Amino acid sequence: MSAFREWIDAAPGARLGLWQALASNYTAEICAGAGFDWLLFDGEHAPNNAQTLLGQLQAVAPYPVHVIARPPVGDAVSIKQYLDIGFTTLLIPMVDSAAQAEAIVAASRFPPRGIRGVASSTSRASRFGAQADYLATAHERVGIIVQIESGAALAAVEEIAAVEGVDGLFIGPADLAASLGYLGNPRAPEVQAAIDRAFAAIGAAGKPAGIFALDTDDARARAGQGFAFISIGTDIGLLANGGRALLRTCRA
Ligand code: 3PY
Ligand code: MG
Repeated sequence: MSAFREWIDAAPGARLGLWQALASNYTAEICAGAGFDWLLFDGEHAPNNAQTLLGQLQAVAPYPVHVIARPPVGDAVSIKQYLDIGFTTLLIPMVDSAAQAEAIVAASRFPPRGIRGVASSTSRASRFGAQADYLATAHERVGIIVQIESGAALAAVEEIAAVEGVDGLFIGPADLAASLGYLGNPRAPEVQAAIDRAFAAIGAAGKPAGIFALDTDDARARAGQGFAFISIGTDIGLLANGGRALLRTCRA
């Protein structure tokens, strides 16, 4: 079973996570120590590359936190690099069809199960060759979560959720809103209805659903609705909001 599914299935209730967009080892370590259930390291919109992600991954390694990384795109090259440096659970943005989801799963498995390029003794994932069974067993631990964040994905969500090797589905409200014609307004009733429809389809497929909450009230509501993993904020938000609040307090 994937490490992701094992972590989700270990207990009922929502896992609360924090988005990492500062691209910093130091702040990642602070956030890991704060006790979040999971951290998302963002390679899609944050200024990250394999080198910066590696440092953050090493910084949080001592902490009991589930680590998820988002490559900029779900292509075979990005997926292989992210897995090689030691990420086990990947969140793939912009997945619009079952065929795309199948290709993503294939990119995360070595032949004959898929097409992932082979590095063993030179990859951190195999502990530089010390894990002798890595090539034979890596597929068992890898977790693939795909993002549902467009009108096309919404139309195909049942088929995407049914793809073997897709371990979870995560709704991206910002892109979903934009795709449906409500750029910057994920609270629009039409977007909220789309989220509910996707959530129902994911649940019907027996897969865990995740979402990026819009604020703490939304996070609580999504937890009550049955979302299994919820992003409740970002490292940038904590710093920016904390800084503004501190200034407000001291200037009052
Ligand atoms: C989105 O909202 O579009 C995301 O990708 C993450 O929340
Ligand atoms: Mg998005």
